[in-house]
Order: sequence, then C-alpha cells, then structure tokens
Amino acid sequence: MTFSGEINFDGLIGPTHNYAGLSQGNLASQKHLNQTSNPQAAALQGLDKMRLIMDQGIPQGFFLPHERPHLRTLRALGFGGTDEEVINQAAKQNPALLKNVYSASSMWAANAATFSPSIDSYDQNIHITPANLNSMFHRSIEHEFTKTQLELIFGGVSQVHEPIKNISGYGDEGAANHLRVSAQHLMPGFQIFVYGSPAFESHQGIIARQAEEISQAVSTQHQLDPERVLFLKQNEQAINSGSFHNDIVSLANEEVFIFHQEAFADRVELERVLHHLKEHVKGFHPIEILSEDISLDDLVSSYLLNSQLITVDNNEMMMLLPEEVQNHPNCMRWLDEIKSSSPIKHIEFVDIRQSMMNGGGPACLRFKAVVNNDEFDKLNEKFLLSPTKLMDLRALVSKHYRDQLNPEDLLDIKLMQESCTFLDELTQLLDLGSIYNFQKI
Ligand code: SUG
Repeated sequence: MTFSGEINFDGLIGPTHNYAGLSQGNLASQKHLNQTSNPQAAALQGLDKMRLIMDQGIPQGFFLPHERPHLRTLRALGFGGTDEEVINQAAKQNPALLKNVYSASSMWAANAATFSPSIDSYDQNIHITPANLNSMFHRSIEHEFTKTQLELIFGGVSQVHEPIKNISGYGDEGAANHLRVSAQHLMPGFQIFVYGSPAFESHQGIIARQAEEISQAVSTQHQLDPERVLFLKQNEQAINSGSFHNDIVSLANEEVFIFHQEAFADRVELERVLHHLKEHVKGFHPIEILSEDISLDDLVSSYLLNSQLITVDNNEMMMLLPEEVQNHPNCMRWLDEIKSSSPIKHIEFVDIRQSMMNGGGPACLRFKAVVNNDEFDKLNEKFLLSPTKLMDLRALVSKHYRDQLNPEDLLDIKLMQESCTFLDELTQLLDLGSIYNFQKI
C-alpha cells in the first residue's frame, strides 16, 4: 500500500502493568482492582497489535515505557535516602501513593498528546501538545517524559509545545478527546475538540477530566483556522456510564465519523457540526449509533468504538476491534450492517485483554499522527518498528517481564530493580543512550 500519511505510535506496555484500581470513573479499572496482572502477556499482546497494523502496510512506531516507580515524584514529596529507602518508606507510610508512581499507564498513548498535521496549521508546521493528564494523579506524572520522547521522535519536523496548565483540577487528555475529519489524511482537515466541562463550573458526582478552556488553548497554540475547529461537550450521562474519554463513544478516520446518539451533550451543537462537515468535507460519511440498537452500557462494556479505524487499499477501511466485542450480538449485527453501507469493509479482532481490564482498548494504545513524505523521512527511525525490531522487543520482554503481578508486589524492591534492568537493556537495544533519570545519576 502507498503511504497515506497515517503513522501510529503505540505505548510499549511496561513491566509494572498492574490492577491498582487507580482510575475513578473508569469502570474496567475499578472492576479489576487487586486482580493479578500478567505484564508479559500485556506487552506481547500490545506488540501483536502493532504487527497487525504493520501488516496492513501502515508504518508503526512505539513509545518507550516510562520509568516506574517514579522516584522523582516520591523525592519531590519528601521521601529521602537511597532509592531502596525511598521505596521502603513509601511502602510503609503511603502504599496508595506508591501504587500511583508504579502505574504503567503511559501505555495508553492516545492520552500522550494532541497532534495537528502541518497541512492544518497557518504556519504549515506540525504542532504537538503533550497532555497534562491532571485529573488523575498517576497520569499527571507522565507529561515530562512524554515530551522528551515526542521531541526525540518529531523534533526535526514539528513544534512540541509545553503542556497547557491545568485549571481547577481539570486537565487535558490529549488525542482521546480529539477527532480529525478530512477527505483524506493529507488534505486539510477539521479538528473536533471534545471536552467534559468548562473549568469553572462545578459538578456533583461526575468525573469529567477535560476542561473546555484547555481544548481551546490547544487549538490556538496549534495555529488552526477557527473555521476548521469545532468543539463538542461530552454528555454527562455518557461520562457517568463509563465513557471517561470521548474515544469510547465516537471515532473518526478520514471522511468517516461514527458516534453514539448519547455521546455529546448538545444535539443542536452536534447538528451544526455535522452540517459544517457535510458542507466542507468531500464524501463526508457520518454514522450514528442509536441507543435502541446499542445502549451506552453495551458500548462501554464492548469498547466497540475504541477500535482503530484505518484506511487500507482501494480507499476501503478496516476496523481493528477488541475481541470482547464478539460477546455482544447487537454490536456484531451493527458491524455486519456497516460493512454493506460504508467504506468499512474489513473487520479484525485483537486480543489485548490485559489492557482492556484497565479500560484501554486498541485506540487507547496508540497515538495517531499524520505526516507527509518529507516529514516521515525526518522522523527518528529508532522509534519505528520493523519485523526484526519487533522480534527483538518480544525477546527482551519475554526475558525480563513477570507473568504475574499483584498490587502488593509493588512493595517489593526487587520489582524496581527488574524494571530498571529492562529499561536499561531496552535503551541499549534501540541505541538511545541515557534517557531515563536512573541512567543519568
Ligand atoms: O486513564 N486507565 C487509563 C485508561 C486510558 C484509556 N485511554 C483512552 N480511552 N484513550 C485511564 O483511566 C488504569 C490504571 C489503574 O487502575 O491502575 C488507568 O489509568
């Protein structure tokens, strides 16, 4: 297949992947609290998904796991002494905090940043804003290393901004709340920013993560044409049903925009957006899922729309879905229908159960970028996957990762040592030098 402009970077799942139930409002994370995880299977499942995309002729990249436990956070909070002493003290005084700094949540690369292709910006530059991920503590410690990696990968061709400052506890959740609709990837697009709430409105009992003001700031920072930027508010009912990010209830690829009837708060605003897209995007193809066909609850438990929709040969599209969708006859019926009435002609299922149990489907695991040929040539190829590199990564994961991890194992100092050994060998394999804090001391 000729290069269409799309490249995805998946988060390589780290050796401390576990079920600590850290994300309120994320039903899967809550449901699997304290279950035994299998970090090795998780990382291999993630690599298999990357291979599936690569097999379609779409270039595939990856982000490295972040350094966990994040000792720098513990030290900033007053824990001192040797690394072992820091962990042992935290384990004794505040095990909940220790679990937060051990999370492997950087695997969900869709939350890493918001990406705008150069074709959409006034200055014809790629713009990337790392997400501050402020609304969950374990995720708020990701943006620093995310920015480092984005600079290493895209530094030659883009402007990587500072994350936007958080407001009143609300943050920015990156591409999980951002959609781009265009006739083709490399044609000017319309960017839809989806937010949970204006930052200065208070809500009872709803866990909205993204502030409207932050979405607006990202769009301005990316130098987008206001005529081509649209804003939609998440429906509180959808958030309460477990759609903490918008990418669980809607998705877009090129001219196709799929959304659930109850995804957005304001029907009038949604109609305005649809009308605008219809007027300006050649072949615009909206698909609405009605609640009577698939309820919000079914959508959230199946993760039907947290799939990866990619363009393959002959302008056809392929949907890469989590295996769990197969347990839902109504979702399977819907898939049959769209195959006959839309550009989506191919359906594939992938086993990413380990990530799904923490609320991360195929779309969560990847950061989608759109680059032209010149920009593609300037990307840092150390972060691009090849069949050989894939095999090497599989071997390294199999050598170092545990196949069982319980949240109480995080209190064991040996896990920190294993994790550092893996990350050290990983940077050697990829010839990246010293990029982790523990390598710089
Ligand atoms: O932020 N889960 C992640 C899942 C992110 C899904 N991403 C997208 N929808 N794009 C989150 O809630 C669970 C961690 C734990 O429970 O240990 C977690 O962080």
